[in-house]
Amino acid sequence: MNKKKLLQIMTETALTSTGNTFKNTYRFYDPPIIGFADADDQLFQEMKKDEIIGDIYRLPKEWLPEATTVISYFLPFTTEVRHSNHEPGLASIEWLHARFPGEEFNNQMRRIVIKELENAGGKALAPMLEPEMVIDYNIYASNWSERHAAYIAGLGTFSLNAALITEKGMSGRFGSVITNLKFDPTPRSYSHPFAHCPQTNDGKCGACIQRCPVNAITKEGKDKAKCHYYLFTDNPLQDTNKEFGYPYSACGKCQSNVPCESSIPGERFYPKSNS
Ligand code: B12
Ligand code: SF4
Ligand code: SF4
Repeated sequence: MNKKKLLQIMTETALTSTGNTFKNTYRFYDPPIIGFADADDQLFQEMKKDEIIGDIYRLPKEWLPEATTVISYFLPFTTEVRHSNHEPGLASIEWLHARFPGEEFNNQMRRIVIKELENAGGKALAPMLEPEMVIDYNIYASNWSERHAAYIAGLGTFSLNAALITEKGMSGRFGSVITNLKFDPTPRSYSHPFAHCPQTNDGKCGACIQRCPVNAITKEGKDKAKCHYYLFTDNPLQDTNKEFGYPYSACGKCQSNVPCESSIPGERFYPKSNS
C-alpha cells in the first residue's frame, strides 16, 4: 500500500459512492486531501497540555500500541453544499444533511481506509469508531481530536473560530486512522498553529464574527458554550430534525461565505506586489 494508491481509492469512493450523496441527488463532499504524521511525533504528547487539549487526550499508541503512522484526511464540502449555506440565518437543508448522513459517509471512508490497510497486512483503527471514544461536553473536548491530528499531519492550521483551515478551506469534515504501517510524514508547511488565518496573524479579517447567529465569535476567539447551546438546546431546526431523525441542529455559518471557506485566505489580505 502506498500513499498514491490509498488516495486513489479514497477519491474513487468519494466520486462513486451513493453514501456520499443525499438520496442520489447532490454530493456532500469533493475528493479528500490527505496527510500523514509520525505516531511518535513529539507534538502528540503536547496535546495533553491543558492549554492545547488536556489529559483527556489519548496518544496514537494509547489507541494502538504498535502505531507508527496517523493518517488524516479532509473531505471538503461540494460547491452546492457550501453555497447553499451562504444566506444568514438557519443552516441550509443541504448543510444539515451534509452534517448527519454526511458524517455517516465519513465513517464509511474511515472503514474503507482501515480495510485497505488491513488488506496490505497492517493493523488499523479509527478512534472515532472505537467504543472507548468519548466526547466530554463539560470541557468541550474528546479523547481524540480530528483537527489536532490534521494539524500534526500537515493538513492546515487553526483559526479565529477554532476550525482548521486547509488548502481546501475549512468547510468540510475531517477523519483519521491510526496504523502500524509506515508512511513518510507530510511536512508541515506553516510556521505556527494559527498561520492560515489573517485575523489571528495580524487582525486582517474577522469575517466569521458577523456570520455567527448567536455572537459566539469575537476578536478573542470562539465561545464554545454559546455555539453548543445554539446547536443542542436552542436546536433551531428541531422540526426538520424530527422529520429526518437527526439529534440536534447544524449551523456552520462561520465556515461558509467567509474568505477561508474553500482555500487559505491569501491574496485578498496579502496582495502580491506587481514589481
Ligand atoms: C466537541 C466538538 C464541538 C463542540 C466544541 C468545539 C471546539 N472548538 O472544541 C461544539 C458543539 C461547540 C462544536 C461545534 C461545531 N463543530 Co464540532 N466537534 C467537536 C469534536 C467532537 C471534538 C472537538 C475537540 O475535541 N476539541 C478539543 C478542544 C481542546 O479544541 P479547541 O479548544 O478548539 O483547540 C484549541 C487549542 O488547542 C488551541 N491551541 C492553543 N495552543 C495551541 C498550540 C498548538 C501546537 C495547537 C495545535 C493548538 C493550540 O487551538 C485550538 C483552536 O482554537 C470534533 C470531532 C473530533 N473528535 O475531533 C468536532 C469538529 C471539531 N466539529 C466540526 C464542525 C464542522 C462543527 C460545526 C461547524 C457544527 C456543524 N457541523 O454545523 C460547529 C462549529 C465549529 C467551530 N467553529 O469550531 C469539525 C471541524 C471542521 C473544521 N474545518 O475544523 C470537527 C473536526 C468534526 C469533523 N469530523 O470534521 N463542535
Ligand atoms: S473568516 Fe477570517 S477571521 Fe474567521 S477564521 Fe476565516 S480567515 Fe480567520
Ligand atoms: S457553528 Fe454557528 S453558532 Fe457555532 S460558532 Fe459557527 S456560526 Fe456560531
